[in-house]
Amino acid sequence: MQSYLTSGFLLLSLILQIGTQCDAAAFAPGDDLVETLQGVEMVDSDLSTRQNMRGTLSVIIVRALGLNGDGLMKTNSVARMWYSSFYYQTNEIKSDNPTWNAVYNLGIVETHLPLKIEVVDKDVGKDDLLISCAQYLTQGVHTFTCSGNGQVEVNYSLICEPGLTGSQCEVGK
Ligand SMILES: [Ca+2]
Ligand SMILES: [Ca+2]
Repeated sequence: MQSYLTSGFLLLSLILQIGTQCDAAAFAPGDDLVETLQGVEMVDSDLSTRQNMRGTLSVIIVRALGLNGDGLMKTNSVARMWYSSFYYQTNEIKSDNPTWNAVYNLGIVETHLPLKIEVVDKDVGKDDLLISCAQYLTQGVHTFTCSGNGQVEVNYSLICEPGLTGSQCEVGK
């Protein structure tokens, strides 16, 4: 909330600054300012819609298949996920076909953000990035697969907050 207020304030400051920089002689009285202020109101209503898009999110990083991070040696497999300010990493499994079944309960989140997934092979020095993808969420229980060097299977559950529905919990009942 604080950041929205701050960015709204900065935007308004910017508009006022631009306004004062306009050549007074060429400035049609009132017109531009009214249009600009209507623009600010539209931005504000977009933000409040997003704040209402909320649900409870759980993510399971299930497994990966066919990884090849170390040639003939087995991959030191680790999966990572990011959502909003959340970040989690699985334990390391020495396998080209690791099963993690790592469950992450994020609690109530805003629903309009992408879930980012990566699978890496841990190495001494620089790790090998094997798979990287991002997926937008929809209400319900879903499984998706990301491909790269091998495949990773991810399962998630998104339950809209009471009174919200729609694919991203964007509609009031
Ligand atoms: Ca490697
Ligand atoms: Ca390795």
